[in-house]
Amino acid sequence: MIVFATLLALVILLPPLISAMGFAHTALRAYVVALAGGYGLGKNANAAVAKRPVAKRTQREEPAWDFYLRGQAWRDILHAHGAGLRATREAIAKRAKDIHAKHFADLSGQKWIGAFQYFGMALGLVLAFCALLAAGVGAGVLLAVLLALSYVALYLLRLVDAAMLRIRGITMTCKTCGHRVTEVLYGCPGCKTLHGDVRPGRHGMTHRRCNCGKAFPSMMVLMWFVKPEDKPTLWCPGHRSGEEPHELSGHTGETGEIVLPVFGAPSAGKTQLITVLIIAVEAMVTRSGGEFSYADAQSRKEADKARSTLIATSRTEKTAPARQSGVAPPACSVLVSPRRGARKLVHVFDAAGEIFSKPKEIQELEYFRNARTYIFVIDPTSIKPVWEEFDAAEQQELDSRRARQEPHVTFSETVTTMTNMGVDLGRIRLAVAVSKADLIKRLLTDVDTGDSDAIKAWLEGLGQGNIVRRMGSTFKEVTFFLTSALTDDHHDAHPSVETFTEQTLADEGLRL
Ligand SMILES: Nc1nc2c(ncn2[C@@H]2O[C@H](COP(=O)(O)OP(=O)(O)OP(=O)(O)O)[C@@H](O)[C@H]2O)c(=O)[nH]1
Ligand SMILES: [Mg+2]
Ligand SMILES: [Zn+2]
Ligand SMILES: [Zn+2]
Repeated sequence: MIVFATLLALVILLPPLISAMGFAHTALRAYVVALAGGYGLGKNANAAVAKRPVAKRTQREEPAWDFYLRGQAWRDILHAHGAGLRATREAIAKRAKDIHAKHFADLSGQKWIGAFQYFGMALGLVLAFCALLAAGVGAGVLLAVLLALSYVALYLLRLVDAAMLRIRGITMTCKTCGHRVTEVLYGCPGCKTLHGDVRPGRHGMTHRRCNCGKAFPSMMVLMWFVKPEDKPTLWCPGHRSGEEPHELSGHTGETGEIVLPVFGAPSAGKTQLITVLIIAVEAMVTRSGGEFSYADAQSRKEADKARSTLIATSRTEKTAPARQSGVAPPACSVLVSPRRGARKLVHVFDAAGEIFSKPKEIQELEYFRNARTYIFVIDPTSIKPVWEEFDAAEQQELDSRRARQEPHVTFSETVTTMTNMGVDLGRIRLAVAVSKADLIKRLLTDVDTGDSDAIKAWLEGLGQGNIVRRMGSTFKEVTFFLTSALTDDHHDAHPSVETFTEQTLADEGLRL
């Protein structure tokens, strides 16, 4: 009896089961072929077209192709599975139509066979659905794991990048506005389009692909290894609206930096000292077998100009107070690779002396925040007892080239403003350059001009005790120098400036 019932059930169930498996196969096949096509495989490849990036950076979008897992993967999945579903739906409709035509519409058709076949089709769909579900869950899990891994990798990469910069003590200062740049803009090495937030993320892990097709590294660390022509240019985002963006000096982000703000009264001798300082750096590095170069074309141009003016007229031009991109002109930036020790990018920031008596303008000098050493220039002929040592004829000759303001004016304003801005001057070194030493030789006969303490005592004897004391109590360390910012017949820097330069940079860890 049981045997008979089983046999009967088999006879009844077998045909729909066979038909079900056949249909499941047809449906799955339709789905998979369409899916492959949706991913761009097979005869009917019609992969989704990747979303083209915007041509120019906006608040929300970057001109870069999406990183596959984070953008295109989802579009591809929707596109391909959509195609699969459509293909399956067509297969179902076709099969239903066939069954209807053969067994129901046709008068000679056997309706009960048709019913069996409909039943088989439904069963087949259930089978196909189960198979797809299993595959789908598998694929979903795989994708989720990949995505999770990519997130882990992404944060690890960001961490490594930041850690490497920190370990090597690398900071990035904009030579134009003096800001410490943390969110650099990258200029594509192919088409120069600017990119923002380049860190590993939505647009790629280690590299990003620009709208134009060119790929470049998204990490500072990798920048050290790419060829110059594949290197993106770096830009500061801090420019005012309507103004040209600020390009960062070459090798920014690859080497340690030294930021040297120079301050002092109008005509104190800042610009001339800087001009000779650059000459001294170049001469000393090359002499000892190291390498010197300008970090950008603008620095070279300005330094060359100042140098030829100095050689031709034995003076430098007055620094213009206001410029387009801020109250001070861009820094003179040079790259110094000493024979021993790490290469450094040195930014020397000059500004017109008038600025240093106006707190509002001093506040704009962002570079003071990023420096570990300040250079303060004192014109000795602005100190009354010194000035009175000159006779009337000498005074007349010197008058147009000397600082009128006594040193304490710019010193107090600058120090007070910095303190108010929250700059901790207690961790900053001060190099005091008493300029124009060549003009006051006869007053220095009793002074050891190479000794900081002797110069300090000499200044105190000239009624400068107050400011000298304030220097000592404000800054971490104060060193005094007497400088003659002159060049000799070979256009070499005066030894006093070489000494000043050598010591000031050595304190910053750069041995020339
Ligand atoms: N003899 C001599 N003259 C100097 C020296 N340093 C500067 N001068 C002269 O002093 C005058 C002012 O020098 P600058 O370097 O232009 O002064 P500054 O501090 O840059 O002045 P501002 O740009 O107005 O803030 C110029 O005529 C220079 O030639 C020096 O060491 N010796
Ligand atoms: Mg100047
Ligand atoms: Zn800037
Ligand atoms: Zn590009």
